Amino acid sequence: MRQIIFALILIGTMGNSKAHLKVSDAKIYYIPSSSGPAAGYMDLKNENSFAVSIKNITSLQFGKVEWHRSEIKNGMATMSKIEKPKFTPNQKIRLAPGGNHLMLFKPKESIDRLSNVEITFEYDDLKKQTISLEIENYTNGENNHH
Ligand SMILES: [Cu+2]
Repeated sequence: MRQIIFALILIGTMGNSKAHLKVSDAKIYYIPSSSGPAAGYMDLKNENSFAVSIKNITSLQFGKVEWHRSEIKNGMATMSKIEKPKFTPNQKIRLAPGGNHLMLFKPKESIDRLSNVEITFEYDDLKKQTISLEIENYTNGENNHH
């Protein structure tokens, strides 16, 4: 039985290494001791030969996570929620201030003492991928233009 469980864990891990999206430079900006939203940034690449779309994003540390896109429309900065971000084969999307970003609402506890936050992407085919974001706090508001 133990071997079977071990084998299942191995398969699970292998499944993970063939994760749908390749992630790099994942980080979160937040204001210490704030209960306001934090912003998440990263580079994502779909290295598959098939399209991938994210159905749902969750985090154990936040009540709600959304994918947003900031744009300037008629001279006004606007932000809209993207319901199902989609990646065509080999497409790269960079989440960075001023463009696509994740918005993490309602921190469930103070994240001041943590060094990482984990979020989980759930894809259209129900596969999941957990991503660790390194926490970078900002106090001067310099990076506030997500
Ligand atoms: Cu936003």
